[in-house]
Amino acid sequence: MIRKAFVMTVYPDKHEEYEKRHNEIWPEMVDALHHHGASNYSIFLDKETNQLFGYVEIENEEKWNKMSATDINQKWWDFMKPVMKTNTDNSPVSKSLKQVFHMD
Ligand code: RM4
Repeated sequence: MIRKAFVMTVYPDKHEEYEKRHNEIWPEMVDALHHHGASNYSIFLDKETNQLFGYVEIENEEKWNKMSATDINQKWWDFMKPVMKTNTDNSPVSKSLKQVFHMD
């Protein structure tokens, strides 16, 4: 299992909408995430900086890398584009973080 952590940005006036959309995440999106080896996925918001901290556990990079090209993921990114900072391909602007500590 590989732990991934990353930072994204939500627009300041879209905090509630971002949370609402995740409370109502499409079951097909959850299925696709599981199918691509993802589990224990959390996203936390820093309300002061608009930063989103994501944490997800994946089985392996190869499986995970195939997720973004799926129709459901592309649709989700299109849907999320108005509420978060995105790249030209509609993917969220995301910065990977380096793990510096872990304990079980
Ligand atoms: C986030 C962002 C990520 C996606 C999660 C479920 O807002 O769109 O790419 O993995 O939702």
